[in-house]
Amino acid sequence: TSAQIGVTGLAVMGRNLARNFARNGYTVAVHNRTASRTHALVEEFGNEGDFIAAETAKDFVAALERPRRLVIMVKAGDPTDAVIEEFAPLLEPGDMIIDGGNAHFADTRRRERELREQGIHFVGMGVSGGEEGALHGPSIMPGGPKESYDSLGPMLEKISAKAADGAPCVTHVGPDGAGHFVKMVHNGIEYADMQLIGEAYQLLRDVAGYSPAQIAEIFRTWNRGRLDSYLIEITAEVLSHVDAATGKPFVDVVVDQAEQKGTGRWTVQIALDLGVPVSGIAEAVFARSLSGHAALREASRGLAGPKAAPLDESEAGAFADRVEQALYASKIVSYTQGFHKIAAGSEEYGWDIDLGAVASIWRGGCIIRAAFLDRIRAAYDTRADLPSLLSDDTFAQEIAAAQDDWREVLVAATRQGVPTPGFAAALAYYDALRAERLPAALTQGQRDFFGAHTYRRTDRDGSFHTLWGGDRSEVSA
Ligand code: NBP
Repeated sequence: TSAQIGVTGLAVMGRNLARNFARNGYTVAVHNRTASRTHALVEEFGNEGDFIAAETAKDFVAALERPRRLVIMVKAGDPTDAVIEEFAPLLEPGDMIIDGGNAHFADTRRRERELREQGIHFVGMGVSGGEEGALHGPSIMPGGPKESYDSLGPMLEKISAKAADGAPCVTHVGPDGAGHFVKMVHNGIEYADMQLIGEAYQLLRDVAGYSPAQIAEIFRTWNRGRLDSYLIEITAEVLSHVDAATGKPFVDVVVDQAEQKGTGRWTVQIALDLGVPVSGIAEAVFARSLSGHAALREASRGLAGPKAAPLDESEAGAFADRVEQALYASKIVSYTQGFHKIAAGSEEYGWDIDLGAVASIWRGGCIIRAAFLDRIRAAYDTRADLPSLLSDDTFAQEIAAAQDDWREVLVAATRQGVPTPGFAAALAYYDALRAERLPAALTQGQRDFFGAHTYRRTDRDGSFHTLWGGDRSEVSA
């Protein structure tokens, strides 16, 4: 017998993905640099389906039916290149290498180009959902040549998560690096979502005076409404957890320095290159960096803060409702920015990404899965060329209804000195987009003054320069 698919790289992700394929009836060839992992997998889970354990690269390739489908699930970066270099010479034109790691999309573009010369189809495939998702159904974002999706797609559709309406959470995102690009933005949005939830928590705690257990209950209530999402659900779980050793809320015994692996940072770096304002994601990445500067924070602890008192108990409930509005409005903005980023990447690289389809495959399996994504998909269904999610009537009306509370929450945060960079950046973005006039006109004047950078006028075509050092008359540039 031969295997319909092979997985090399059997750490948590690869192992669970291989089991997922096997549980869905596929014969799966498995391979790992260190063979003990391969044998451990077959020993422990061999009863779940048909596995072919391969010790060598040659045996692994020989076990695959043609065209071969070879999934790589190793550490992103150099290890991925090393594995490609090992396997590519053993493959034939028409075979597929599928990289399910968290590769940078620029690496994926390079690898796709190099392997194309050899006739090998390289599929950069974003996978979200962590190890549980890999086993029970992740959200899958494959890029690469469309024709490889014809053969690979049905298998991915089987192992992927299913949305509430039964639709598989996988689609051919676009050519070359499109899948990994979209996975990167997914992670950026995940950072922003987590930051916004963190700010909501801090406000409920410091301004409204609720305990972690009470806040967990508030999040459970929110999770039954429009904020229904995996991240809100697990937030309630984390907040209600009590540390066994001390009896204190778990959240109070964890060091408050957040870590990151890099996809959030990439999202911001690439957004700077593309000129797309993803301020919410940037604030989330910076908030994690700031939290890690222990010495700087220690040195700053004595700085003056406001003297405002917490809310009266009778006002706390109403305040919590306002925080829900602020969180929801900020979330709309952060998805608006994320989808703008995908649209800009699609434009820059000619990917022709269907934004509604992206929203659709994020409805299940992935970390940002949420009822909310159904509404984003609906917005793009109604109008595929929507300039921004904020231009959708439903979202615009919801923000209109939320904005007074959103502003009030930021007033309270400012008055009490609770840092809310995510809420504030979202509101600033919203207000800047709505503004009739921006101070960018003044910026242009300054640039023209010190650097003769010229400016355009509102009333005439062309570029102009004012002779600032002379008689201040205007000349055509
Ligand atoms: P790791 O990212 O920890 O990678 C470990 C695997 O890489 C092992 O199989 C290891 O083989 C192999 N490997 C390394 Br390291 N260097 C190698 C080399 N030079 N040649 C061959 N194999 C090499 O595993 P993971 O956490 O399962 O993640 C796998 C991929 O999936 C990563 O790219 C990750 O970013 C991505 N991802 C992870 C998650 C998650 O929640 N963990 C979610 C989504 C995507 P060995 O056993 O011989 O050391």
